[in-house]
Amino acid sequence: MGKQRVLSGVQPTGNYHLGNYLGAIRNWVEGQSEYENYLFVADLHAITVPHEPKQLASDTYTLVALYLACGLDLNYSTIFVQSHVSAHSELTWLLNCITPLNWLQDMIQFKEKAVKQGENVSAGLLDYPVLMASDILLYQADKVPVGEDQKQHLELTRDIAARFNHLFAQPDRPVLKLPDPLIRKEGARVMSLADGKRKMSKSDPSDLSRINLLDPPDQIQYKIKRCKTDPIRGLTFDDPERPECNNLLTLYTLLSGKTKEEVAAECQDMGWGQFKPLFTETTIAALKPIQEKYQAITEDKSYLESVLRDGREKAEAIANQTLAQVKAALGYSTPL
Ligand code: AQP
Repeated sequence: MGKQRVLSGVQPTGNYHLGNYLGAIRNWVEGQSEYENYLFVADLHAITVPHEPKQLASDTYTLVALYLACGLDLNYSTIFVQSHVSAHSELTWLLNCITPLNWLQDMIQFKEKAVKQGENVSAGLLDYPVLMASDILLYQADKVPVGEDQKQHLELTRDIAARFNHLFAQPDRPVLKLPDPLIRKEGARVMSLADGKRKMSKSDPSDLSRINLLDPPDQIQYKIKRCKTDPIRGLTFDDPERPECNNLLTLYTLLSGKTKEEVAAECQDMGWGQFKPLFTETTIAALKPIQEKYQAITEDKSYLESVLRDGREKAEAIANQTLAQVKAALGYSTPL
């Protein structure tokens, strides 16, 4: 039996941070040899909220270079840009027409993001989960790494696939594969440096709330110096009254490669004045190899272009096949 296929992506909305790395990209890298990986830059998703056209292409290239700098290996992973494979948009339209509107209106993430945007909320934001379903179903993915916030969307993907198969496929010959979630051992949820109860996020207006993967050492030092802490001496994990403390210790654990027990013992008698320089040094050291590799990769634009050309070809070979099967099942004629 061949390897199982995994699909995942990050939106090219700039400010790639430790949450994107520890919660997503590093996990892909660690598990990559076990699976056949299709990893994309989700640039169609990026315009479901207001975006800056001048930034979109350069943010896309930055993200591809970061994927490679973080350790994605082209022997195991196909890297491509979502908008380069037109089947994503086309399947979205076809699946839109079999997805009940109320399924989309029930999505928690839509409700949360729509509230923030008021009257400017786009139909694209409502439709985001159908695009996500298309991303996954086009590649007949076996597994999709999902965090808590995306679980509901993966459920919806399964519902859409099951509905399509039920309506348009032979009972013994489903057209679309139902994907399963890929649950990692310890889902790292990285919280904001400014508020330990909010997740670290690209769209937070304050750059001091996150450590970006490409922040230079002096900026990392400044951000950690300024980050929110508490007045208590002795640092502990898992105290609900001390979310910032738990977050910073978790980050230190993940970046140092030490175990939680080791860090708990090391930091139990520390004050912030002692911990912060240690955490700063560890963060800078962990990001240094990524930043160096990133510099080398971006110096050779033709290399990045060739990665994306190959990626697109490999992705299209699978995506177009699924799209053709879907269209045939729906009764479309083939172009002459
Ligand atoms: N704080 C986080 N902790 C752990 N994982 C995180 N991810 C994002 N933030 C954290 C994971 O990164 C991947 C890419 O996410 P995305 O680009 O699709 O958008 P997102 O989840 O909405 O990420 P952001 O940074 O919070 O972006 P904005 O601010 O634009 O909404 C996903 O696997 C995600 O779980």
